[in-house]
Amino acid sequence: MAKTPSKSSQKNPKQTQPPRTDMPALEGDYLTTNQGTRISNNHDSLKAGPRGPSLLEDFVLREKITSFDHERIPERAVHARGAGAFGYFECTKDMSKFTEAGLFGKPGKKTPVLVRFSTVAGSRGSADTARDVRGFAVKFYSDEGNYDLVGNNMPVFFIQDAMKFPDLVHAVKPEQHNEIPQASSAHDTFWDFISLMPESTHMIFWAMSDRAIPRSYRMMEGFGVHTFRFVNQKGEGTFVKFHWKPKLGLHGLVWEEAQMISGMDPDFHRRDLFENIEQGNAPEWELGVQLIPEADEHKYAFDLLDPTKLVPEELVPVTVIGRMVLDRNPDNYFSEIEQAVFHPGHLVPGIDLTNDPLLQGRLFSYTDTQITRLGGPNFHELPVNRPLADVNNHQRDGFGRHTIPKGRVAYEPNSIGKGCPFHAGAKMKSFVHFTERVEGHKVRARSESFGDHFSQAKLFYDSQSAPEQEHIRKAFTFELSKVEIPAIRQRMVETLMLVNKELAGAVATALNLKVTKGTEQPSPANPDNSPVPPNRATDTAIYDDEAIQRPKTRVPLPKKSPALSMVLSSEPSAETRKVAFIISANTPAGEVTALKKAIEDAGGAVELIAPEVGEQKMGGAKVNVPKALNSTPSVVYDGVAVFVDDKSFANPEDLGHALKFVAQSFKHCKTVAVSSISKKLVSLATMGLADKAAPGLVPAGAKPKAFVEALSQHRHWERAALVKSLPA
Ligand code: HDE
Repeated sequence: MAKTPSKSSQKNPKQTQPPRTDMPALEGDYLTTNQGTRISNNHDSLKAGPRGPSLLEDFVLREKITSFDHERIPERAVHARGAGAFGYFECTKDMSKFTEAGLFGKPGKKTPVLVRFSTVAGSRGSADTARDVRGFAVKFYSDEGNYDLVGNNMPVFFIQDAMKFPDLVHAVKPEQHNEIPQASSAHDTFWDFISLMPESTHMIFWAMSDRAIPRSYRMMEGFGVHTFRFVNQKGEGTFVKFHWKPKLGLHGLVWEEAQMISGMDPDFHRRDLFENIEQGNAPEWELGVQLIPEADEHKYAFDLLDPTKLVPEELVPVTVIGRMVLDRNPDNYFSEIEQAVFHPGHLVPGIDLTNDPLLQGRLFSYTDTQITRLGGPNFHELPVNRPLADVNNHQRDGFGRHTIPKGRVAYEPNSIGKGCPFHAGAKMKSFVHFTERVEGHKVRARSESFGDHFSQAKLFYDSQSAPEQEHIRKAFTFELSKVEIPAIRQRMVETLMLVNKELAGAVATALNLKVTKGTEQPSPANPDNSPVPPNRATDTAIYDDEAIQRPKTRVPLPKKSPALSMVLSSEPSAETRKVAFIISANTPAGEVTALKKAIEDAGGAVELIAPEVGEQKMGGAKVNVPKALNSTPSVVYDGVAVFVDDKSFANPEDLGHALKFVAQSFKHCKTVAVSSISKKLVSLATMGLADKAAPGLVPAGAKPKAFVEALSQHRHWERAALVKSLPA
């Protein structure tokens, strides 16, 4: 029988998990209509005779089809494609000196969370592995109300002011005349905009780096991006920057691999998150903060309010204050992920805003967009959005209202309701805004302190390891070679000149362009006589407010910041890495068993792949094979062990699949193990390149430990130079 819905949908002080559903699950014995009337036949519509016309009076059919017709809701204007999971945040450091927020107050205190990861540009059905920024939105269901940290996997943003957001999004979305390309920034309008917006230079370097093609959501950092404020019980403020650091380290895909996955497993990241949580590999992040005293607001060479700048960890170290574990998949993606609402203005006492002009604009946008997306102002009543804390106010009615307020009173002050609910005074843990003194001229302008657009881009590029720099160069070349208008390509190369001349030169050569000098305010080059757009730098009104007392000497940027590099800041680990074992009837079973054990002991996982799925013989053993060679690409694995030879396959097509699998794995710098029978096949697949020793190539007879060590390196980028000529 169906469960009875809980009586009160608002107040549930004993609840410690976010509400999962307000409706009984489909556990009843009989199908019913939405009115609870039992349905006798769910296969046939009501007709005048078995071959006659359908009747309009068929309320069962009409109700079912009406419901279906309205199943889709508008997708998010940005971040439409995403995946989410539930879990908890555990405070590990008492931060009450800086913030009165209860969730950061006591080591051991656990707060339930929902996280939604997303891409930005693509629509809801687009592929997970597009080159893009990833959203990293966390909802803390805290005792003091819901707190949302709606961040990204990159610590800076493309623009400095909310005014430019619709332009940025229109530029990156599919072009309006033909709605092409889907989920890709490699097209003219995006680069036209970027090349005319020098403030985007820092972020575009992040977007061209491997951060934009993560191996897994579980292997990316998250950032609050803006500078926020902690406020303690005395009302004292401290600037704060938020960082999520993944336990599994930071890892990216190879660009070619990412493109292939887009076709072969467009749900790659969602699947990876879902499967790992199901298998008990709950992903985990540390939450770190950079704290900056109010008195140091103007101490640095950049402005803390400028969202195109980060605070290097060399200047302000990251202090870890908690950990987050995601251990529960949603029961229903639509109800719990699609309908989830995140908002940078969902704040709790102790966490406050700053005057970052991008953040300020966001505060308006996130409520406004939900009204269209979720059909009215009552989205906070949907189970996934409902706070665990009590909700008491006089807001009433509107589309989709669930709460049934009782009594006569819907106003304050009142005497009929005995004055309830009352204002919560400052001592009652109510939200009191940080009393920041603000004065200034009313100007539509930007602060002069937002003016340096290149130093941090240079810091980012200079801090990368050599393979990461090469990936950035290749990404610029790839994206710009898809741009059709030469003037746009030229302008972008000029911008690159302002960051790194060698990089600009290499990209220019690859695009058959000439490099010009690169000046602080470049005017657009115009090699093909296209109309010259207005000078990009003079469009923004700069206003130097002399009332702001900035110290004459300010702390400069470090020359390098290793924390900005994924390679330099990650420890080797084989945990949760997925390895393909290609097997057949003549596979040496003993070798398989030994390697499988070593991988699993290190926390990795093995999947058997053979020409056919199902139970079959492998050497002397009987095994169950979950994946078939013809439908399983190499790109969804971290490494491969080849337990077949060129005579293993009855069907030559399977030999072709195996050769392709090995060639791609080798080309994408993955760990490849050769077994006692596969030397010839691996040699054929790699055009002889694997005949000699190569990084990450584990020869026949090597100890299983050698494979595990190689696998924990993630990729063997040193191999890239060797495999250039291999076809994909
Ligand atoms: Fe968002 N953003 N954004 N954004 N954003 C949305 O809100 C917006 C910005 C971010 O998983 C929308 O509910 C404006 C920065 C994430 O549901 C929308 C501006 C950062 C998500 C919106 C920004 C973000 C969104 C679309 C500039 C990183 C997905 C649907 C002023 C700090 C949250 C929605 C989820 C979603 C507006 C800039 C992160 C339209 C106007 C900077 C992670 O309201």
